[in-house]
Amino acid sequence: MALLTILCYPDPKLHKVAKPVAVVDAVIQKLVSDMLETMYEAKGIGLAATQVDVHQRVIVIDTSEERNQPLVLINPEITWKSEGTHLNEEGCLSVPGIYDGVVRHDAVHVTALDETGKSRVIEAQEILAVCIQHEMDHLMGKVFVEYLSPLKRNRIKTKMLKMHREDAR
Ligand code: GNR
Ligand code: NI
Repeated sequence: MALLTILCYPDPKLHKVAKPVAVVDAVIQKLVSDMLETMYEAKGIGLAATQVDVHQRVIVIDTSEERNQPLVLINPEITWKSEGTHLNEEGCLSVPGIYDGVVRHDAVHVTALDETGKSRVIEAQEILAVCIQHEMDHLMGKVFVEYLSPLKRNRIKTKMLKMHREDAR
């Protein structure tokens, strides 16, 4: 196991579009295990491979209170979205300290491969549905702040760049 470095907005690498995984082999399994360790250590409920600078369609999620129900989604595809939507307060490990409202579908159905390469169907609602939509955006190179107004986004960008400058000192 190894901890991976999480990219921070506005790193341009966060906008790369991930490619489908060709085979779920030992290299992908190692990535999944490192991503889970990184997500738990960072106290996140999800992590997309894009955030650790791996541009393949891999997501890990755990929305359980006990942090003992890892969910691995490889090559996820949304097969159904509810008509209903909801405004949810979101945060992101790549935009630390920033929380704001994003509109998401209330429920989604997703097909994906698990860490053994087996295909599965997930019917998600509530926080799991929000998290899946947030993570699938990452795989498309989209960060949640891009849903906010240009004014808010620019303020966040400036704040993040200032934080990173201070880190470097
Ligand atoms: O840890 C996370 N919490 C969260 C809260 C509301 C909506 C989405 C998320 S995902 C985030 C982890 C993360 O950045 N995943 O990409
Ligand atoms: Ni995120």
